[in-house]
Amino acid sequence: MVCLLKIYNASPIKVASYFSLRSPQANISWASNITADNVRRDEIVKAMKDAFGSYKKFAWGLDELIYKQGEVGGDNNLGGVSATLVDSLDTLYLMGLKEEFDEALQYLKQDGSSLRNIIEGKQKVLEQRMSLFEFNIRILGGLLSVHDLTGDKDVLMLADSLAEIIIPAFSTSSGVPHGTLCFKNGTYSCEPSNPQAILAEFGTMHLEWATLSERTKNPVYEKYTNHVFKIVSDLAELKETKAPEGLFSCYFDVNSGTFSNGVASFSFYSDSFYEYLIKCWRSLGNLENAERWRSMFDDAMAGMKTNLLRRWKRPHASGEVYEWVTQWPRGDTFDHLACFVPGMLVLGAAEAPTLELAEEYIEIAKNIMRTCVEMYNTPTGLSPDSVSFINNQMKASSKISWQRPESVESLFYLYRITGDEIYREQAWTIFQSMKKYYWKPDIWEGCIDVMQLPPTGDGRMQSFFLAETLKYLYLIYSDSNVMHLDEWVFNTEGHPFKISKSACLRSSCKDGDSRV
Ligand code: DMJ
Repeated sequence: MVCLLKIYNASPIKVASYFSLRSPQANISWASNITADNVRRDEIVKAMKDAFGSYKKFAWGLDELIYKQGEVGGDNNLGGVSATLVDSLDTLYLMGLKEEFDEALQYLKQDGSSLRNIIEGKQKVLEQRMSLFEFNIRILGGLLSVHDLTGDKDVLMLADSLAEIIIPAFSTSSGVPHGTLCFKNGTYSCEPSNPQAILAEFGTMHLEWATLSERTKNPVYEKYTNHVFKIVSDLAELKETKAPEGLFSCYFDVNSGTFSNGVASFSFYSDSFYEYLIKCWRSLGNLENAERWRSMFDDAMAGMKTNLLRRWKRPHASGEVYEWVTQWPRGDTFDHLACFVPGMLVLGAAEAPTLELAEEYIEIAKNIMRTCVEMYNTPTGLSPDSVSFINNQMKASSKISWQRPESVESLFYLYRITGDEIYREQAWTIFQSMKKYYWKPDIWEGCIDVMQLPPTGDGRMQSFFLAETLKYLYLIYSDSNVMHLDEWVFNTEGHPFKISKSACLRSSCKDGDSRV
């Protein structure tokens, strides 16, 4: 039924002649008439080629490319897992950069690569500890997406072996994992330290672990993350989330199995937990308790609307609404990180329980998107990492630009659902500023102060710049059938997995509906 053309190298992966998907409840469909903008798309490919080329030249096999004391080099700041290399693989593949893709994949598979060393117990580097969350979204996510795009079984085996060694992270009294990973001689060896786990960390695993279970036919992985979901879902039913209804505190005590006091937000420490409620519901076949995932998502959106959504009036705005998301119990900043919310709302709208709800989600998505785009209205044309609103004035509160993807990610989703050219234009303006101020000879680096001209570089090329920022930009200028959003789900690091749940399971189908 669904025709997947893998036109490897010659052109990027395409889902050809896809029938128009339409939710019977929400009656919202993806724009189907988007054609590629080859000129702009090729410019993004060139950016990726330059970025990966520099990584290859100066930091091959290490986590990230950095610039320090006048020299470009590499850094193992993420535990020595070749983070940029793994994070880049699917972007290279999608962009048709075959030579780079093949070389990187070959490196990963060979004896002595960082991942092989971890599996074989030869790499001591994880004694220095790394984040379970980053490992999951970047490394496991990156490997799973390569498997789904190419069918490469070796890559799946790598993911399988890595996940197997980190299972002991779930050995806490509650079964909610610790946030830290460390290994000695190929064995998990972390001493339980801080009992406080972070919602965005333990709550952003099920998409990867359920996908791994499905692909390997080994149910063990998803048992762990299903258990985590059950705990969170039960506490939500009992209204023991230490936050207003639908929302959750960002801290959880892994010993007592209860939420601890903390901030509720759609930013640091919470963000992707909410994103995975809708992504798991839309994407995973055999999702246990599927309707609960959907209802928790809708409850969270209602909680956001009641408690966190704020309006501001941009001077000289022509009647358009601008919204942003604050924190509970108090807060006055909006982080760039929360600019993923419009994209998440678009996914929520695609098959919302009612048309009214779908329209409301799209409306809020557009309103928040306007604020995110406005954040780029700075001397450099780059967004600060966070802003605050005082007397209707948006003011940068953290002026650094980390090369974050969230705004272009949401522009991608809004463009795919509305087909409104404004989103392509806005993304292009953002990319022009990135090109002007991030790209130095040999490195795309972030900048320390977006208000200062010329900006000073921050000396780091983030691996998510290649995994997400450039990937979403590329997809914005691709046609609407490339990585169709009813065929692929992007994990929170921008790694695409093949959707295994049929549209008819996600929303009720009428007799004769041809969507399965
Ligand atoms: C990325 O690693 C992921 O998008 C994550 O979910 C949040 N932060 C960064 C980029 O800002």
